[in-house]
Amino acid sequence: MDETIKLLNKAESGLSGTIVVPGDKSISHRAVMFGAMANGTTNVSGFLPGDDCLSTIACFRKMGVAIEQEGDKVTVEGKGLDGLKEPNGVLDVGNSGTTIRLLLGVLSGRPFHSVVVGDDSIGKRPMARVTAPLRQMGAQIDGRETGNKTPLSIRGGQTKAIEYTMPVASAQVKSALLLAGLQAEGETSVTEPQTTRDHTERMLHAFGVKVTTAGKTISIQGGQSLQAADVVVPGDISSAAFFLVAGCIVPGSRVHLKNVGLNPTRAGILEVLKRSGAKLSIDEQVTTGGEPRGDMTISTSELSPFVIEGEEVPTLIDEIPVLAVLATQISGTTIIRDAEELKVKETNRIDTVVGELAKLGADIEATDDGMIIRGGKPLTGGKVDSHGDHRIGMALVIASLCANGPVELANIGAISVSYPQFFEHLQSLQ
Ligand code: SPQ
Repeated sequence: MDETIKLLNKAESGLSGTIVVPGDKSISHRAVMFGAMANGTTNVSGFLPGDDCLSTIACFRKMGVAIEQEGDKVTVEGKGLDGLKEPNGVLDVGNSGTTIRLLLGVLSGRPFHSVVVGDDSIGKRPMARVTAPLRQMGAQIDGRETGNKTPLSIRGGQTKAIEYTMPVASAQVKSALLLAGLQAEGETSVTEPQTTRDHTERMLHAFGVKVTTAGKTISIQGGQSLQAADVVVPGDISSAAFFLVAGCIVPGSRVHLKNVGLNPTRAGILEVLKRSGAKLSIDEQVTTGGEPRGDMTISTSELSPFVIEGEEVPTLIDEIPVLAVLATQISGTTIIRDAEELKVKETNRIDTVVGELAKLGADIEATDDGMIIRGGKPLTGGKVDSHGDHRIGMALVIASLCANGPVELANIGAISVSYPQFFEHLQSLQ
């Protein structure tokens, strides 16, 4: 699968049609985890059956939780936190950073031993950002580089609350600490340097748990229990992003996207598109389980270059690869800064974005904390590689739609991590 090469060609005409955006990955993970920790039956609809979320299901099944999954429907039979049992084998998170970091938070409060592993990419990603504060709370954690890299072993239970100021803006770290705090004695408070996605806070509330947010500090009282809830997962704005960009840059396009999650902590790409001058309309909004969603239409647009920096970065961190593709098609200089977190994703996304787009003739330069793109020149054909990173793979497919020559993309298998129907959906617009 990973050796597969896909030959891609320039879009011959405008993209047109409607896509029902698949379920949000971040929310799908949390729906399964919280359902497994809750008392009662949690029904999830709109679940994303991508490889990452299936890894989360597999880990909780190993802890004795009955979970049925068919397409986008999942039923989780929760028996409360005490219903989680010591796993009889290793917990394999595959490629999923969200699974491992949130799982470590859950396991910190459980009085048993687990070993957590992942794929090669997970083996390179830093875990000390969660294991260090979880140890301060009382969890016994060890692993390569004294607990920074997988495989990790963890023995939890008997945790105490913590007041923690996070050195990096990371929703995964915040969530891990809140999930450990939920099981600890006392009140745990986490302060983030910048606001990150708040799906954990919103969903805990829907499961009957009180979480308070005051500015950038989020607090949770230990000892609360979760009550099962039905979760309707909105479409993933990070998946919609590929078609928002494609709709802007392929001449003669008009694309309608249905069911897109509009949580403001995730919607930075919409702000960037609007201030760049995109013809974007957001049609309808409803909120379920605290998460807003809506439909949108994007048409080919004359755009101005943009700057992304500071507080906006966490609201669009996963969209930067495809926003870089967008910038290659805009005359002028686009600057992305304050985005060093890109270096610790599935790949070093500063290096992979810059390296791969340069192979297609883009004028793009890496900086310490982002990139500079001098756009407006046509891309060329060439051989590129996803490096096993789903977002890089899909961004390169979108780049190929405006390349003056065939693009060969290696390692397309990674795309199923977050968007198994990506090629099918793209084809439906062509
Ligand atoms: O789960 P994983 O592998 O970390 O996935 C990514 C992605 O591109 O899908 C990042 F590589 O998304 C993260 C995101 O970058 C998902 C996430 C979450 O669900 O809480 C939070 C972000 O990471 P972080 O480190 O900022 O918390």
